[in-house]
Amino acid sequence: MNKAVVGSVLLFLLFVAFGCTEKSKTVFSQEDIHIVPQPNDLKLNQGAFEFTPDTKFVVDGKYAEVVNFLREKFNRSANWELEVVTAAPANNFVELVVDTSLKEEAYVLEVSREKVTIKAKGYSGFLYGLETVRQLLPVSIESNTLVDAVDWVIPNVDVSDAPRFKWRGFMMDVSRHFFGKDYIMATIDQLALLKMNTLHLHLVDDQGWRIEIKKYPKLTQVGGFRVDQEEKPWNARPTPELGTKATLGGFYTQEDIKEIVAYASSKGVNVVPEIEMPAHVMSAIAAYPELSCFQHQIMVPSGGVWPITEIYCPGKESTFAFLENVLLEVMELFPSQYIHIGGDEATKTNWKVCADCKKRVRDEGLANVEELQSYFIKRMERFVSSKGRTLIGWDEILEGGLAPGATVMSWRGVKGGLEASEAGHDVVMSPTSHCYFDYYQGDQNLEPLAWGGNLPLSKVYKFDPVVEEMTPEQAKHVLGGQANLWTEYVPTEAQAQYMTYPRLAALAEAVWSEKEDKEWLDFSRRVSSLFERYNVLGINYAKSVYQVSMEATVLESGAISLVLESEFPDSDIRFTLDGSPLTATSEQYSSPLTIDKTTTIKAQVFKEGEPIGDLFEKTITYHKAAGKPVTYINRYHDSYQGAKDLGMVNVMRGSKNFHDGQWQGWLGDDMELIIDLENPTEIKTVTIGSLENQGSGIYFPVGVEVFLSDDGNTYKSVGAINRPYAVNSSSELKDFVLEIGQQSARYVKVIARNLGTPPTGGGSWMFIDEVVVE
Ligand code: TNX
Repeated sequence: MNKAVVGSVLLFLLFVAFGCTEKSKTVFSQEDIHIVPQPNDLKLNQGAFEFTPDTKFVVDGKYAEVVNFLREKFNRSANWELEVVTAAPANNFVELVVDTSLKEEAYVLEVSREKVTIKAKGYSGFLYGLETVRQLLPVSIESNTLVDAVDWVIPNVDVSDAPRFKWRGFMMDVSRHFFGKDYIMATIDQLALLKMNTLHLHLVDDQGWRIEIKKYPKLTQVGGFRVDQEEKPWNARPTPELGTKATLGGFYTQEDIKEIVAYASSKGVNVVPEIEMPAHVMSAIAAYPELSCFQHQIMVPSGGVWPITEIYCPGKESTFAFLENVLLEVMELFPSQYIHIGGDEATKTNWKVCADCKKRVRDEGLANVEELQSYFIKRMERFVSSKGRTLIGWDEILEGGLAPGATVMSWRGVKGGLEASEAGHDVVMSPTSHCYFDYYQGDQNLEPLAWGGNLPLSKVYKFDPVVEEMTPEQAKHVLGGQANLWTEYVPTEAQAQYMTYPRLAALAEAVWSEKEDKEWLDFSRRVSSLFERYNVLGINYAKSVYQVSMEATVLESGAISLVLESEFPDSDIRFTLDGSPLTATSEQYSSPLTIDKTTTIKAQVFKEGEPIGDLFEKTITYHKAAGKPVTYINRYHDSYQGAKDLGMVNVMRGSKNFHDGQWQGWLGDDMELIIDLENPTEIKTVTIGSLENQGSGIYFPVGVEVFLSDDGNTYKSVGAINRPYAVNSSSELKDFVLEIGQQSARYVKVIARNLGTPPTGGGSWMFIDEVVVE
C-alpha cells in the first residue's frame, strides 16, 4: 500500500470508530445566510469551506493588515493562530487577489471546498469581502473566549457586491455627553461590520468642547467641562453661577485623535471632524469670551439652551484668526477630505446690535444678518478649500447664499438637499424623519426618555437618500446618507448602544444595497441573526421591534375589533383577554379579536417558546358611548385629527406620544362636542382624557364641563372641574373625572377649555383622546 492509500484507510477507520468525524454542516439553504447589508448578488452553491487550524491567509504584503481582525477572532474563539503567507498552498486557504477592474469598495467573494477567494481593487474591498466571510461564519466567531464544538464552516457562495452610495455615515454627538476613546473605537468596529465608511464626530457644541487644540488650551480646560446637573431634565438646568466648579466632561487629546483616526482607517472608516460655528459654541466662548460680540464671561451650560444667541462675532477679525488656527490643527489631525463646520441654528440677535457686526455688514455691502452668516461660511469655505479640503455644513449654510464648493448635509427634511443639488452642490441626506437616532424607536411609554419624535426600525429601513423629487442630474449629487445620534438624552454608553442598534443595520442597508434588493420581511429574518451576533458581542441593542401594538376599530354593532401587530411581520404573538399571565401556550394571535366589554389584554412576542420584547398590557374601558355618533360644535384641528369623528368614543386611549393617532388637538380654542347615546341611558361618570407636554406647547385644559339633555335642545350643566395652569416640565397624562351621581339622558355635551395663551407666549395646544361615559 502506498502512503495515500494507508492515509485513506486510516481516515475511514477513524470515521467508523467515532461516527461523528463528519460533524461539519455542509448543507446550507438560503435561510442560513444572513448578511447585512444585503449583497448585490449572492449565489449559493453546494458544499462548504471549513476553517481549520491549518487554514492560511494568502496575502500580498501590502494588504497584510486587513486580515488581522479575522485572525484575531479565530484566535480568541477557536484558540488558533492562523498563518499569513504569500504563496498559496494546495488548498485550505483564503486568498486576496487584486482586481483593478473592480470599483472602489467593491468585492467579489468565491467560496469553494478548497479555498476562499476575495477579489478587490484595494483595501476597503478586501475588508468588506472579509466582513462578509465573518457574517457567513457561526456567530460564535464573535466570542472573546474559547468556544468548544463549533464547526467553523461557511457555505460555498459566489458574491459580487458594491455599495450604492459612497457616503455611508454615522454621526456621534460627543459634546452633549462625552464618550471616551474606547467607545469610539468600538463604534468603528460596528460600522465596519455593516460596511459603513464614515464616522462624523460632533466635537463642539454649547455643552462641551471635546478636542484638544494646542494653541488654545482653555478650549478643553474650560470648555471641556460643565457643572454637573445630570439629575435634572435636560431643558430644566439653570445657568450655573460664575465660578461654580465644573466637574462633568472630558475631551480627546491629540494623541487620542491620532489613534482613533488610524484605527478607523484600518476599518475602512473615514472620520469627519465637525467644528461648529457660528452657533453651538458657548463652550468656546466660556473659555475665550472675546470670541463673542459682547465678550461677557459665561459658563458652559449644563443642559439645553434655546434660542442660541451667544455665538461667535463675525465683526472681529480675531474671530476668524482663531477659527483658522483651530482648523489648521484639526486638518493636521484628520486626513478627511471633508471638514464639517456645523453652521446650524444661529440666532443672530447679538449681530443685529453689535457695532463690529454692523460695520462688517456695511463694509461688505450685505443686506442683513442672514447674509452675514453667509459671509461667515463663505469665508471659512475659502480657507478650507485653500488647504485642499472640502467644506461641509448643515443645511442652514444655504441661507443667504451657499458658498461655492460647499457640500450640504440636509437635516431639516430633504429641502436643503433638493435646493443644494439643484444648484449643483453635493449633498449628504440626513433628514430627521429617517435618520435621527435620538428619536423614539417604539412605544414611548415603554422606551427610555428620548428627544421626541418616532423612528422605528422599519422607518429607518425605508430611508432612501435619493428622493422622488430629484432629477437624475440632482441624484448624481447625492453622496449618500447618514444617521445622527444627538446625545442630550443619551448619558451612558449602554444607552448610546440602545439608540444606535439595530437601527444602524437598517440604515446600512439603505445606503449600501440596491433598492430592488431591499425587502423588509427578509431583513427582519437577517437582522434577527444579527441580534444573536450582538448577544455574543455584548451589545445592548434595542428589542423594540418585538413590542406589540394594537389598533382598535368600533364596529357597526358597537363592539370593538382589535388588531395586534409587531414590527416584524412573522412574529409569534401570544395573548390573553382575561387578565391571566401569558405563557408560551397562551393563544396565538392570527386574526382580529372582537370585544364588547371592558377587557384587559396582555400580549407579547414569543420566539422558540420564550417571550422576547416587552409585555403589552392594556385595559380597554368599554363604555356607554363606544361607537356612538359624535357631533362637533368646534371641530379638532386638521393637524391632529386622532381617529377622526369616532376618535373620542373609540375606546382607545392615547399615549405620551402625541403622534400616536389617538389625540385630537385644538390650537388656542375650546373643544365642544355632543355625543348621542341613541337611547335614554343611566350615567354616573364622564371622564375626559388629556395630555400635557409643555415643551411641545401642549397644555391641559384649564377646565371641563359636562351637560346632559333628553331632547338635544335643552342642556343642563351637571358638573365642571377647573384646573388653573401650572408649570410642568414632564410629559403627563391626566383624566378629568366628573362624578355626576346617577342621571338619565340621551345626549352628552362636553366642553374642554383651552389655556389660550401660555405665559411663555406662543400658541397653546389642548389634546383630548377620549370621552368615557359610564
Ligand atoms: C437639532 S440637527 C440640532 C442638534 C440637536 C438635534 C436634536 C442639527 C444640525 N442641530 O443640535 O441635538 O436637533 O434632535
